[in-house]
Amino acid sequence: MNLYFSPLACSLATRIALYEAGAPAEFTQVDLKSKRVLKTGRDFAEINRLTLVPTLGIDDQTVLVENTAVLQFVADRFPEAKLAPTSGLQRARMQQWLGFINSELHKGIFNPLLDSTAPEGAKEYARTKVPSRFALLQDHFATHEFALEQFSIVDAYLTTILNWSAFSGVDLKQWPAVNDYFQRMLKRPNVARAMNEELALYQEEVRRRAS
Ligand SMILES: N[C@@H](CCC(=O)N[C@@H](CS)C(=O)NCC(=O)O)C(=O)O
Repeated sequence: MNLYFSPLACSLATRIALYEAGAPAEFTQVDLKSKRVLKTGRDFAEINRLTLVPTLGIDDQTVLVENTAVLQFVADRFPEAKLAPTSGLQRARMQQWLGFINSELHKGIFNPLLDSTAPEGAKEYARTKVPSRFALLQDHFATHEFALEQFSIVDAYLTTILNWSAFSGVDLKQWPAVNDYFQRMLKRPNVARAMNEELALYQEEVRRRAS
């Protein structure tokens, strides 16, 4: 498997899942500004026409896109890692969480707040959604260690998205249980490893763009 990623972008969730699964994988960095594969200069649109990460190359002919699908594929490919419930209400609950994170948090709030081309009106609208969405998280994590019963791809995705708070003026300390959850996840060895590796690549990218 080959994960096309951009440092600290949502593709970090898949890297965390792959590390948790102990899965053999390659990681190919994409420059989302030029829309090219960093090392080779290949046009990323040839691989994913929407030029979005995560993009998972499964083999030479097969590519899978969309966070919610990619994460479930990784979990199902490595079942011994128990990164996703396999059936029934627990599986549906996991999909409920993935949908919530993808639409209500990732696209609904953080995308407009982080996108420098988003108009102020779009950012203002996104900010109106913050209290209710984070109150839901606060209520859940006041009584739960993880999103589900144990660490899962949901936590990989949620931790990745919460990591953007610092860059978008959302102060996590307003929701102490969410902040505690985030800090707890950051201490998890595979999360820390993935975060640290991508932070270094992100800093490199910032330096490269500035020069
Ligand atoms: N619907 C896609 C969205 C993925 C997405 O927004 N990825 C961002 C990084 S977090 C991206 O690649 N942005 C580049 C761009 O918008 O051109 C999914 O959930 O996988």
